[in-house]
Amino acid sequence: MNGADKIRLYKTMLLIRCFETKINSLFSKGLVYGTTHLCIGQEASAAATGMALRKSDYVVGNHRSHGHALAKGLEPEGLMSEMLGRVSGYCRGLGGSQHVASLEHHLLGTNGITCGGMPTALGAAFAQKFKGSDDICVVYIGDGATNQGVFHETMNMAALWSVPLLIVCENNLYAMSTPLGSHAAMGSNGLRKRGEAYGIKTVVVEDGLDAKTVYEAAVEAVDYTRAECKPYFLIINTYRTFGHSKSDARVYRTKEEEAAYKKKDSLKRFAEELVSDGDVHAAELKSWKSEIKGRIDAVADSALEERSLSAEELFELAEQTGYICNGKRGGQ
Ligand SMILES: Cc1ncc(C[n+]2csc(CCOP(=O)(O)OP(=O)(O)O)c2C)c(N)n1
Repeated sequence: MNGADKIRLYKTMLLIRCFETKINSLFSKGLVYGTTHLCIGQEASAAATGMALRKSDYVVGNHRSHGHALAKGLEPEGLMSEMLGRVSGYCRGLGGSQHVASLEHHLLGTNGITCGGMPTALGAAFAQKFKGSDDICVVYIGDGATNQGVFHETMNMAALWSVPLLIVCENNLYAMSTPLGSHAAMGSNGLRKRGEAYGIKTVVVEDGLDAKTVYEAAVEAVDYTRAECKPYFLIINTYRTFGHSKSDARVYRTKEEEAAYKKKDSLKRFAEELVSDGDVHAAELKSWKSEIKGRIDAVADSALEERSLSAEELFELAEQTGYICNGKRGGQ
C-alpha cells in the first residue's frame, strides 16, 4: 500500500468511528428512532473492503452497516438525516439505520433480517453477469448469519451460476449473545468449511483488526471475483467494541476479553504505524480527528434542525408506490 492509500484508509476508518460515536450519543438522548447496531471496533473491515471496490460495484448490507455505507461513498449528511428520520435522508427518513439504500451509490439496501440481503446480492451479481458487465456485488453478513437457511441456498446458487458475488463475513465472535465457538448455535465451528463446502474460494483474515492486512485481502478478493466471475467467501475476524445493539449489558463476555481487544484497537494501531512509518506526523493525525469530529457534530446539528415527512406526504408516497390503492392498503 502506498502512503496515500494508507491515509485514505485511515481517514475512512476515522470517519466511521466518529459517525458511530455520535450516533451512540444521540441514541442515549433518545434522538435515534428504533434500535441501532454500532460497528465500532470493526471499522477496518468496512473501510478496507469499501476502498477495494469501484464506484460502479454493488453493495448489500446487513443490520450493522453504517460503516459499509460510508465506505461505499454515502455522505454522512444524508446518512445522519436518514438515521434521525429526517426528509433529506437517503430514503427520506423512512428507512433508518437498518433499511437505508442509495441507488446512486449502488447500495441496494441494508437489511434488518439476519442474512436477508444475500438473495438480493445474488440477484445483483447475476444481473452483472447477464449484462456482460464486470462489476461485482458485495454482501456483508455476520458469523451468526451463516446459520440461516438462506445463507446456504445463496451459496449454492452462487456457486452453481458462477456469479461475481463477494460474501464478506464479519466474524465478531458473537451473534447477539451467542458465542461462535460455543456449539450453541453452530453444529460445527467451521466458517471456512461453510464456504469450501460449496466449492467457493474461501479466505480467512485472521487479524481483521490490522487495517492494511484487511485491505490487501479485500483487493485480492475483489480482483478474483471480478476477473473470474465467481463467488468468493472472505471471512474477516474482528470484534465489536460495544454490545450487539443498544440494550445489551454484554454479560456473555468477560471484561478481560474486552480489555484485550481494546488494546488491539484497529484505529489506534494504524495511527501508531502511520507515524512510525513516517507517513504522517502525530500533529496531523490530531488535526484530522478534530476536523472529522467537528464535521460530524455539525452534520448532526443540522440534521436535528430538519423536519420529518408530514402525514400528507406519507400518504402521497404510499399512493405513488401502490401501497395504498383506492384508499385500501396493498394486498387487501
Ligand atoms: C431472521 C432473523 N432472525 C433473528 C433476528 C434477530 N437478530 C438480529 S441481529 C442477530 C444476530 C446476528 O448476528 P451476526 O450475523 O453474527 O451479526 P452481528 O450482529 O454479530 O454483526 C439476530 C439473531 C433477525 N433480525 N432476523
